[in-house]
Amino acid sequence: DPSSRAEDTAPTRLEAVRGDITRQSVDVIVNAANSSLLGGGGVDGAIHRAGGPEILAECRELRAGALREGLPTGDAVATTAGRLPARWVVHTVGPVYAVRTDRRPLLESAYRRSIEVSAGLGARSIAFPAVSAGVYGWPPDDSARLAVTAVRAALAAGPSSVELVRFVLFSDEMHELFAAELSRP
Ligand code: AR6
Repeated sequence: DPSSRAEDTAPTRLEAVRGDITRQSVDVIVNAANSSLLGGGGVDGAIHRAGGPEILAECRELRAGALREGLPTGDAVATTAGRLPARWVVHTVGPVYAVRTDRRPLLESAYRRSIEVSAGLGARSIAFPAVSAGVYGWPPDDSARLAVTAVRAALAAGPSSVELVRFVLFSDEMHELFAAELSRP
């Protein structure tokens, strides 16, 4: 039917807001996790604190089953969102920034795989933090450019359930960088 076809091909809206990702009412919150999936600081710590023990319990189950070696850098996996307003948490692992090796493909992959996993769940809205831009040391300006480019490329791969991608940035500086990147054609 023509109306559902139009819906399938509607362009995904991209936006940047300053705020706390745990407070976002979206289908998917992306977690900047580490390969262990067993918690940490930054966004990861905030998500587990706000979401409660259910998320960690599901992460442990994944580690006992399909992800015995941990989640590889650049990949993504979904769990429940526990008490968060979101429906799912999609955990991804960005690379640690390195001066001497180009790890950009791994960071692009973290964004792409997060979108693929979210679309696989039928998610309509996704909130991303600036993956790798905290403890993992990615330079802020490159973080913004790469995130926006990678998300646009992943969405251009074909129609999906995803209608909204919201970057949620913790500082004014990061918010300005992401907003500037999104305002480029
Ligand atoms: N909402 C939105 N953004 C946040 C929040 C929040 N509640 N808290 C921090 N940020 P990081 P990474 C910003 O360090 O660099 C963990 O220990 C933060 O200011 O959370 O990928 C994991 O377990 C920064 O801009 O993630 C891993 O071991 C961005 O989110 C490791 O850190 C990402 O910072 C992953 O490091």
